[in-house]
Amino acid sequence: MEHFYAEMYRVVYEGEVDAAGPAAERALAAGLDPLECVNRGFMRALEQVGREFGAGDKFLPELVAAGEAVQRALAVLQPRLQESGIRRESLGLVLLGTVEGDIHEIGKRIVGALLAAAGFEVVDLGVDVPAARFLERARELRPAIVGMSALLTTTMVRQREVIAALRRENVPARVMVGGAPVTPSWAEEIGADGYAEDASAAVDLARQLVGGGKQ
Ligand code: B12
Repeated sequence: MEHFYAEMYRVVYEGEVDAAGPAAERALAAGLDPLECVNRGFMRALEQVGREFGAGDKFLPELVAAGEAVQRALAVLQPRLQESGIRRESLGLVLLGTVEGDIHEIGKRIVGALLAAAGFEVVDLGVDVPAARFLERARELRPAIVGMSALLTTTMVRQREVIAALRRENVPARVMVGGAPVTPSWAEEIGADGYAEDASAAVDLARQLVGGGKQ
């Protein structure tokens, strides 16, 4: 098993975009769990590339290639992540998006896939989503939960804008926030109903939010 994880790590770390999908396919064919592939294989490499980029040891093209490699792997893994949930009545609609000015989407996609696997209906608005768009879609779709992702310290402030817009317009949805720079105290400060640090915690949180009770 370890050599599959090592291979997943390597293709992302080296930015071998075309090798990422086949690496995911081989791992699934060998019976590996898709979520383990994400967490133990691809994400560890992406985190390492992010650290090295932050330290100035890797550069933007390498960050882009690593991100693209994970996207290719997710294209293979996402349907399997979603299938792993037993179909049942929807637990509620979750409207997900990455806030304006921010194009990071990998974490949001994983959160969306696990929510879908857990039985939520998920509408993903994509990345760089302005507050007005969150509001428009929330009024139209009446989701139980609005989930916002932000990966940059400069864009997390947009989460506050979206919450203010939803509250101002009396949209009854609960709001959950996440993304690497987001913290529980930030979530509290901006009036979100909850924060989750990873996709599994996001599912637990979403279940609590639709069951009632503030975090
Ligand atoms: C991949 C990546 C990119 C890719 C994104 C590709 C894509 N399609 O998504 C690209 C190359 C495009 C990119 C661009 C940039 N990036 Co970048 N990027 C990363 C990197 C390496 C990984 C992010 C990631 O996907 N992580 C993996 C996922 C699984 O983790 P996650 O997103 O945190 O999500 C998990 C949780 O946070 C949570 N979660 C996420 N969303 C949500 C939502 C809800 C509702 C909930 C409940 C939970 C939740 O669950 C997820 C699953 O477990 C990070 C480093 C890092 N450590 O975060 C830098 C990083 C975020 N990037 C950074 C920077 C600076 C940039 C650029 C400004 C670089 C540049 N000079 O152009 C641009 C910004 C572009 C923009 N306007 O958005 C900095 C941010 C610094 C800061 N503090 O603001 C980081 C931290 C790198 C660093 N160390 O400097 N980046």
